[in-house]
Amino acid sequence: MSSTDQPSPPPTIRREDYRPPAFLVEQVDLHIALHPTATRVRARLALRRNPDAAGAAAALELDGEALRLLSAVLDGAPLPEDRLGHLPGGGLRIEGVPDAAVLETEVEISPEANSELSGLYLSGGNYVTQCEAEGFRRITYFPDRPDVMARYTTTLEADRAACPVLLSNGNPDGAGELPDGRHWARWVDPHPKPSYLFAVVAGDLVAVRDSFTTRSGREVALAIYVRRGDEDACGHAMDSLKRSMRWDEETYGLEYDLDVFNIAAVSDFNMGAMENKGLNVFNTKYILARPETATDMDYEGIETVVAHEYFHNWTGNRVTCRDWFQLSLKEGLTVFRDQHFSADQGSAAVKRLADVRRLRAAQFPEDAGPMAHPVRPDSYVEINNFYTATVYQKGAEVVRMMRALIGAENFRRGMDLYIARHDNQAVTIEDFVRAMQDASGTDLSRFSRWYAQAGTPELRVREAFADGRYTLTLAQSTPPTPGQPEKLPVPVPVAMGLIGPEGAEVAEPRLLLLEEAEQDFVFEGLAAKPVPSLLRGFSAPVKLSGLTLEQLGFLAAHDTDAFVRWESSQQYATATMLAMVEALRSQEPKAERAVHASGDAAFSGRTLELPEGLAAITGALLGRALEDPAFAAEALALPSEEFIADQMTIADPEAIHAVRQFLRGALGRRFAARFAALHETLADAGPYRTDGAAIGRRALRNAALAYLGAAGETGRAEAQFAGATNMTDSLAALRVLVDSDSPAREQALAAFHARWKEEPLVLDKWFTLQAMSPRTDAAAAEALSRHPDFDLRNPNRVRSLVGAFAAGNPAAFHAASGEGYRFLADMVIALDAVNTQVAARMVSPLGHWKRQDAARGARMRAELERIAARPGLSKGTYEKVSKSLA
Ligand code: 0A1
Ligand code: ZN
Repeated sequence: MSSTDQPSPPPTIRREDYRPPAFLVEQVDLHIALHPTATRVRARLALRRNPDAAGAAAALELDGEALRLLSAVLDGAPLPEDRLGHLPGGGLRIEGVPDAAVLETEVEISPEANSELSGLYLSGGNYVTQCEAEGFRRITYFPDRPDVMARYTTTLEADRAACPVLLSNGNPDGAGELPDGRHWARWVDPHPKPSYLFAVVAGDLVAVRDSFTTRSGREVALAIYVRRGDEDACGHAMDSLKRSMRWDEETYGLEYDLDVFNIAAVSDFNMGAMENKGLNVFNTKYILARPETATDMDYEGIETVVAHEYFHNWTGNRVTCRDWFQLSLKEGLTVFRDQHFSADQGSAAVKRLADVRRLRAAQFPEDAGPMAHPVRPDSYVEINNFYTATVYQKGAEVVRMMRALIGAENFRRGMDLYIARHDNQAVTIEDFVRAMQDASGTDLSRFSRWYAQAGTPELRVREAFADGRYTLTLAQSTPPTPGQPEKLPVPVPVAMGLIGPEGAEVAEPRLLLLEEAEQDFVFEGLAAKPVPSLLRGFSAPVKLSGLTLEQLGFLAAHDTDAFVRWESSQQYATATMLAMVEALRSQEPKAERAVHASGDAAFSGRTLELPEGLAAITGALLGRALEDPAFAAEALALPSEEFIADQMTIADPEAIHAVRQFLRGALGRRFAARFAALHETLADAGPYRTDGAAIGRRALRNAALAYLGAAGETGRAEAQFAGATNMTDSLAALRVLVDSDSPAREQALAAFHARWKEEPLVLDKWFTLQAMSPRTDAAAAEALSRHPDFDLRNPNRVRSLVGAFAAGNPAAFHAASGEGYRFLADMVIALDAVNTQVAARMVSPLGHWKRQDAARGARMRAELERIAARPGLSKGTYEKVSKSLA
């Protein structure tokens, strides 16, 4: 406390302050006696002074948090209290430690009291750990930083009846009985690892088993541990795991390196999953799937996340991060790898659209908001706030661009070199770029700006055509972001082609490299002015502008590149919707506007009309829809309200909502017969399948159902809901009903709840559907937060209601009354006392107040200030709130 009695703000950690640790840990032997409220952890650390660290006499620093120290013994002698310096945050500092020493500590912790879900906690009565990023310090005293890599043995001890299963990292190394109904099991992990990859899972779980033989002949025993009764829901996850293992061998020559690979699925988890060495821990959402309970999107999510965690075994575990500023070294690269894997499993084009849609929905807004940061951040207050779309998704885009620049073969050589050089090391993003540079002979120093600069680059196109000579001028600029007012040009790979007036390619497709602020690219010998098809496959994460509506319409119909066809139809719809929003705003005096969710053409006496150009594009898409149903479903979806808002300097959530609802209804009416025909044609006759083709057919069929619903035709949805035999169709139908004023709405919601009340993952969907419905206002969302099935301690449930409402129901969240903001702030405050990581994540939507009008902006700020004023706020929530207010 300072003299004014204000608590001092939590410290900022800076990348430039990195110093190697004074001591390394060669060996860790843990003995953990599990107990719900009094778990005992004995740790024996074999320490060695780090030859690479400055200061030959520096003290040993151990992190620690929420630990009760019972004893500390150095080289056999108990350490008296006066030799233990206490660090802020709960750590210990020990002076005068010899260059080689053994430290033994014993601590007591309470898993039951751990609602933070970091460290050792209980989920459904089972013990589980989460150590990334800084959870290991909540288990024992340790230099809890990723550049300390050690070999671990773990002995677990627990009541046999309560905990028949005892799992940790590495290979099993013995088990046995103990007095009083207790038993033990020992695990040895031969690979050195950072503490964030440590894991324990113990409890009454059952294993689904399989095996995998690596290409060099190692037999790996695979197991997925789940709650009894969920054994039948692991098939897709297991299949995804085996395909991932094979793919990494075939694509990168990377084999698995232990005798066992275990996965455990738990219901209470802060994130999607965790790549602990040999013992991945998953949110059940990314393991369990049955046709009746999981949607096609869930199936796809499982495949992706299982692959992602498995791929971390090499990119993250064998080669890890020196410090947390390097997080994208493992995350960007591993997302790139899982995207590539999923693309190889089915339609690469459709997978790319989905990835780009997600990037734009989550990362572009982040890059334009108060939390904007480079892929390799320069500073943080709470590292958990930097598990972001920028570090993950934009990080993956940067790796993808690097591969495009140096070529697939050089990239593979670069990966080999990276792993050969750095196996069992904790390294930096620079080390990765250097490996790619050395393997390819390409200078990547300028390219590294992509890691250092925040903000989404904006590309502008100009054209000139005369005497068969076409000049394409590309200009780039990156807007200022917090702490980075000036930006340098970045190398932008632009995959492109030229389309002639008849719709044919009239030049060899090329990869242009825009390196300067502005460059001309000249094409000779053309018979007529072509239309440029740019950023094919979304070759760079940038915003492109400068094409006319006419050109976009042309590309949507004729481009040979599926991505650009989709993109052009989306850009066309975006431009159209923005014009309609402007028209609506200029028609009406703001104060009197009352827009209702029905999306009817008339509100406040105003009318909207369906633009014929958009109708024509939709008609053309429908005409070819059955050629590629998955693609058609993506292309038929109008850009989201959030995406439209992001294109405006000052958004108008009500007008955007009105326009989008109107268009959905108007298109639904215009093409009612074709949507109805599609819905009938695509009805699945055969057995339920989850291959890309089947998923695509259901996606298109349900897109048709949604358009019909928007047009007021809910009869089909009622019938589909009543007869659905899989969750994809059931949920699609329920969504139509929930968004409608059909009398069947309440009954359907009640029936769904009654049927699935024992299935937490399905109940999450029930909350989410309502949270995202335009018919749910803040008061209704608040009422749902008082539902007996709502639970602030379960992150999935919090995300399913609070996260879905704030991020997926813009009209209600931004209600002019400010009630949406108040609801979110209330939830953040309540959550911060339970789970600070989840609380801090929920703050983001309030940060985008600069995009809202003055009245809304003031209300958003007021809520941020209300949160900031709470005594005892966590440092994570403090960081998000204070940066959002800046
Ligand atoms: N490394 C994991 C993500 C993860 C990060 C933090 C966690 O707890 C706070 C949990 C998981 C991944 O990329 O999958
Ligand atoms: Zn990851």
